[in-house]
Amino acid sequence: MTKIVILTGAGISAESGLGTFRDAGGLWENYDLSEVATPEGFARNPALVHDFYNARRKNAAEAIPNAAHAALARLQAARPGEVLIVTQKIDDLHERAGSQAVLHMHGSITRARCAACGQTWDAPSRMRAGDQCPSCTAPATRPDIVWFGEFPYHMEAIWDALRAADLFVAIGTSGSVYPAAAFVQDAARAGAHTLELNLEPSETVTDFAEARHGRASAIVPAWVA
Ligand code: BV8
Repeated sequence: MTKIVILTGAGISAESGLGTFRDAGGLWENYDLSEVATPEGFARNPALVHDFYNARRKNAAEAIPNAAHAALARLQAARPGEVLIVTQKIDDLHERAGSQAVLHMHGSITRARCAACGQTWDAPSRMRAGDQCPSCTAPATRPDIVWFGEFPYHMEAIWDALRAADLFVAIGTSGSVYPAAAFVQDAARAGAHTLELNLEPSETVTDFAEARHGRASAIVPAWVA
């Protein structure tokens, strides 16, 4: 029975060398979100979108989980079945640190999806516009990523877990993307204690009962200990 729901964002992988979105020098400073993270952008220029995610897939594969990922894996091991990680991240650093119960609400960089038949499979290191779906052979493959305007994965399971949680912790997220940014309110309404662990106050810091600020690799192990 889930007792603790942990939401992670780009900040948890920052110290593994993977860029965040809205910090100085972040991804959205160098790319127009509407061109690389929307279905309309993909329809207009699939090659640009594949280049964007091919580069991030390479970076994610070369990245190493940091002390924050390891601390959360230790917490899950110490409390089997009680700790659910809901991540906005598309890298697999939580899994590579040993976490099992991880829901990727915005999809996974390691997976590909067919826009025609919906089949998903392990993505090759480089995807190209026009690649054929291994199942229906349509030239309609895309990264298995939830873009803006698309419905996030696992929403029913996430809302169920938030309703049952005693504790909701948000780690390394600016609280600027919905519906993830509203999870703190969903959890508080259900009576959970809420805690923000972030480098700096997020856009939703006032929704939390408690907040600790600092680098994830320091504050997450300290909180888990
Ligand atoms: C949807 C793709 C319908 C993967 C991403 C109200 C309700 C519902 C929807 C909306 C709404 N208002 C607007 C919307 C629409 C939209 C939205 O939220 N727009 C925003 C811009 C306003 N949402 C959607 O379209 C979503 N779908 O709404 O469906 C629906 C409606 C109701 C209920 C259910 C469904 C789909 C959103 C998904 C979009 N896909 N990415 C990828 O390319 O990676 S979003 C993208 O932003 C990433 O997933 C990223 O993780 C996410 C959030 O960003 P953060 O993770 O927070 O990263 P950011 O850089 O912003 O912040 C980093 C933080 O880390 C900072 O605070 C920093 O201080 C901290 N930090 C940095 N270093 C460290 C650190 N912390 C600790 N230690 C460090 N070292």
